[in-house]
Amino acid sequence: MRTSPRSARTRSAAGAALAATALLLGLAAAPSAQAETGAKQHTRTLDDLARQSGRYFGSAVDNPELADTEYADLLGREFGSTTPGNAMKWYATEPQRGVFDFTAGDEIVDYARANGLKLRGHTLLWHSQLPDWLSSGTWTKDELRSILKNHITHVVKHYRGKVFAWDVANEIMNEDGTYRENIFYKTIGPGYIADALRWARAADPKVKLYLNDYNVDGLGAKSDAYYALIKQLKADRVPIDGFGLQGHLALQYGLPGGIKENLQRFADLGVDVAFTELDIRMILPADEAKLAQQADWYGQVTSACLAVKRCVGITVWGYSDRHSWIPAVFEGQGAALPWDENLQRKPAYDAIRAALLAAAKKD
Ligand code: 9MR
Repeated sequence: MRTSPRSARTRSAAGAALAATALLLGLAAAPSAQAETGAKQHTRTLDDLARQSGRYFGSAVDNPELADTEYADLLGREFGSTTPGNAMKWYATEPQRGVFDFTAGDEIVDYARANGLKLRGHTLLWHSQLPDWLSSGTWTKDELRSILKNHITHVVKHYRGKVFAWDVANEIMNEDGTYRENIFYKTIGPGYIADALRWARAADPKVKLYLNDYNVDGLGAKSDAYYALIKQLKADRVPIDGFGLQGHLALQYGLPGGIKENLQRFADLGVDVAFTELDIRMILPADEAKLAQQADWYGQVTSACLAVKRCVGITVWGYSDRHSWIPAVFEGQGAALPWDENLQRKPAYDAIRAALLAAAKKD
């Protein structure tokens, strides 16, 4: 049976109390395995610290990773939220037209429940990882609207009360701020975005509805386009609750400028903001200087979120270099996460913790 984070926390609090008693009695506390390896044991997790300011600290998880119990257990202890890496995407949830399969998604729901984690739903609509029947079909506007409505309605209803937020539409803009010409745009026109949001709201009146993308972390043409879109959606009274900044950063491209200002301008439109898929990759091999720069960036991104009231949380896209999408996609790059392949904390972990502590005030 998996230990719930609550009981793990209670146990570590009890352990700390015992250690304090031992000290009072002048007894030497037995060194823990962590102490022997020199790593400092913290009683409060990243999520504990984030919760001090009403936020969450999360990590994505993909179904095959659940079999890595060491990895899954640490995720369950350290984090307060999770996002399925793939399990709730269209190819997984509606592999044949009108035939829904929630097996993989439900597995993540069960894991989240067993570990006391909140769950972000990802994603109802994307140009990638669509089932073949959908992407290779030819559809009229009415047919595709009805397919999209049926998909959103079924998936959102199934996960009602189980996810607190949905990435309703993922990666719908190009770098220059024009609409991405995905199948929905080409067949339905830009109105598919408002449609999707309205159908999601109808299926679950309480879940937070997000738009989500990469390369929108700082100020620029792409984030400007989302700013204009969300402003318009608000003016049209289309339900929109949040903007997700994926945060897939790379040391070699520099830290995007104006992250805090960008978060704040969306917050000022009346939506929540969150980092939803944060990772900071580098050209391998990693060395001390790169890891220090990475740590600095993780700290800066965390602080930027903490400086904006409506920045509700941060999710890393996996927390350890043991399981990461990057090496398979960007050859020769990686080491993007705050824990290494052996699940040891990297300087990035310390920087995130320091930023959270500065906001939470005390440990
Ligand atoms: O982490 C996901 C990986 O396992 C998949 O192979 C990949 C397919 O494109 O998608 C990854 O997650 C993506 C996310 O859904 C949307 N933003 C970019 C993420 C990294 O590619």
